[in-house]
Amino acid sequence: MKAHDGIYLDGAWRPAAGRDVIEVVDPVDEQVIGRVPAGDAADVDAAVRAARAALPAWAATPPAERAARLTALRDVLAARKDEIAETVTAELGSPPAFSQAVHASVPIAVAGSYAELAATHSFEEKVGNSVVHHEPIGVVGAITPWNYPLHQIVAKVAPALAAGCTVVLKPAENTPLTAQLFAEAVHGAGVPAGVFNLVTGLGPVAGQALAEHPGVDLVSFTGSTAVGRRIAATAGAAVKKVALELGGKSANVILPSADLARAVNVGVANVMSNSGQTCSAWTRMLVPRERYDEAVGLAAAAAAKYGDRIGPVVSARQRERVRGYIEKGVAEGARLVAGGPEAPRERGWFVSPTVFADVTPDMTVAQEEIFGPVLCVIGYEDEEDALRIANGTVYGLAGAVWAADEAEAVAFARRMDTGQVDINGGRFNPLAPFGGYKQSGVGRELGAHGLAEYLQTKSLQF
Ligand code: TXE
Repeated sequence: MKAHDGIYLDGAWRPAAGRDVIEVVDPVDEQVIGRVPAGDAADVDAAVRAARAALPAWAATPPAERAARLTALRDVLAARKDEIAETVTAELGSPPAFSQAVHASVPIAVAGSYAELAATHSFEEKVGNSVVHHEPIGVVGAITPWNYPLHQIVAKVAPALAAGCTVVLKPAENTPLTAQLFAEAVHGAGVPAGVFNLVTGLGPVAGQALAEHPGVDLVSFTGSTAVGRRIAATAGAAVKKVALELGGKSANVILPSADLARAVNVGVANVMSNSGQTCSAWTRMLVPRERYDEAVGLAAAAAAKYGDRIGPVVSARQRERVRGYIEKGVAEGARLVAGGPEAPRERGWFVSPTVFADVTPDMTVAQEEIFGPVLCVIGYEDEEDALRIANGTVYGLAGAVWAADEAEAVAFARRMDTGQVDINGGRFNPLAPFGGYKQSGVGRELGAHGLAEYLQTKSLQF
């Protein structure tokens, strides 16, 4: 795979100060496919300086011109769609069709949505005798994970650029090649030097340096709750804004009136998608007690059909983490009805599509984010019980409700402590705000709400 041996700084690829190198490994065959620099604190400092120097001119650039650059970015990404899909498949291990349909297509749609929003958003509004200006917050430090490598980047960088902010991106160490391709696209779109900078590197080194840098006005982070908490504490001490998109343990609530087979099948597909490495995945399936056995049978059959069709998880470490959770589920008394902890292949970081029955809401597998292809089926007595279980974790990122009548599902969704709910399956909407209640995060991504994260307001009184 093509890899740059430098960092993208102030409009060009330049040698990194950090001497270490990150090896990028294909999760399917465990072969090294590329090497990128492990940037250090000096690289982060240089990138933040470049972003700060570029800020006044970019912030003063008319929104229509910023929109034109974002349209160009969308077009470059669209023209390189196949390459994006191939790169994500190479470093994440996702099946090629999924990489095309999701990993490449979704970020192109999101970049397009911000091209439009940059052109149409009201950056000034009249409120009584005042005019309120919505101004860029400044230099953004974006720290992204590997699970949707390009989407996570575009969901932060596109609204930041639309708002008039400048950016330093520290992508996940597992998937830096997609980030390099993105930097090429930004360059190709004619975004001025310094407005976007890329420092590949390790989380505790480059990531931490970026989160702690006094020249960064907003840290936007997506990843584990542990790191998010730390970033929030650092930012809090510096009275700095953060946007955090953390874990989830979403409930898929199948109400008694729902079409059970459809709800179970779509629910299993949702969890197995991307090998379970989706923060919003509906990892807890809540079914009425009187139809529990039927639901478990359907879920086991659906999971078995996935067999070899899902990709591996991203790394050996991630596979061990997921297998550890599966073993813990068994130890705590949950019943395996599909999959299990054994590696299904000799090579590659694969985990079998796994379904647990007889899960109680307090078990570890029902409380903690597993981030692998593991579904827990939980029975409930009545709607109040279902609601208590659905709301009974520290997370609140997403969820789903199924019912014969949409209004019934909506009434239940209104009582869920979560940031997004799919009604009878739902469909991805790049304009709908996405983000967490409770410990799933702070702030929203996507659409106008995502843009607002990167703006601060000033009132002029007349
Ligand atoms: O996350 P990390 P990991 C969850 C999921 C997964 C677990 C661990 O449950 O099993 O987190 O994944 C950077 N200062 N999610 O270990 O470490 C790191 O380099 C600053 C949920 O991969 O949080 C990477 O760029 N940055 C999730 C990013 O943080 C640091 C997506 C995420 O890595 C840092 C991914 C530090 N001290 C994992 N340490 C979601 N919400 O979608 C690491 N990083």
